[in-house]
Amino acid sequence: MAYLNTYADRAKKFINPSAKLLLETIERKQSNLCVSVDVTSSKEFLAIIDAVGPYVSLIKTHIDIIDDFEFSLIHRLQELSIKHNFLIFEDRKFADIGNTVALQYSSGVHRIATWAHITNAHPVPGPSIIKGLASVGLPLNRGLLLLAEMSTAGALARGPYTEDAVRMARDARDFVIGFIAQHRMEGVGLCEGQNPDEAEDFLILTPGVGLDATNDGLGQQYRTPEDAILGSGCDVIIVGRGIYGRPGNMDIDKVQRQSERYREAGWNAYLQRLKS
Ligand code: S5P
Repeated sequence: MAYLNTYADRAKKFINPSAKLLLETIERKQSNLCVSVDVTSSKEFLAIIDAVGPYVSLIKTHIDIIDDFEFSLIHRLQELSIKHNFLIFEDRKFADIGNTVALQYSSGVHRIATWAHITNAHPVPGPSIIKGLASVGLPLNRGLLLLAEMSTAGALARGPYTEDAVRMARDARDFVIGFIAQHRMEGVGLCEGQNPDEAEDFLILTPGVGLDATNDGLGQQYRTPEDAILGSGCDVIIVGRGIYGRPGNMDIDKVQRQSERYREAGWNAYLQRLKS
């Protein structure tokens, strides 16, 4: 994987502003860690983000699981994103026709496009889903990830489906900045022997990462940051429960220690990759 350049070099080549900013943030904070904050109370949500903020380049949300959601929560989230210098990724997994996803992205209670630098979509409806989301997101400098693979046992997103996702992304490189996937797909991004100035680049963000468990009993499968970054050529590790355990009675010092532990593991794997 030595052909994968540094995050800083890759930042210069992306045209999408959110991709550029994410790569610059990763380099500056020496963190390829994204924490997935899957809790239902806004108090706990903000407490986790404030604790892990110094160690992450990206915070991933499922904003629709917050029980006591009010739009002021988004303002608190944005304050924390400035305080700790991270980007925001709403894991909405859009999956409908272009017209519907454009409305889901721009409107409703959450108005995702107004605050999330990055969101994601299933490629299942075909290229029109990208067109619909881009009509809202591109004018706001947002970026989109396509779910090319999933981390769950028995996932249907594989083989030709994954290849088609890559084709769809290549046709919309101003808006599609990369993939949610388990590995860097063959030929995706800079390939050995290619001129770096001419090569395409895509980010690979990967969930299903854990240092202490191999599954969650509900289909989720975990591998280590080293497997993901060094072994599979992914760029960003997405970690949820590995960092905060079971929501409810959290030890916030432990959450902080765990996020530093994952940050270090992810960054060391990247440094090793640069040398390999
Ligand atoms: O294939 C996937 C795609 C995603 S975005 N597998 C996943 O687990 N995710 C998300 O990553 C999932 O929705 C959850 O928010 C997070 C993983 O959380 P963890 O607690 O299992 O680390």
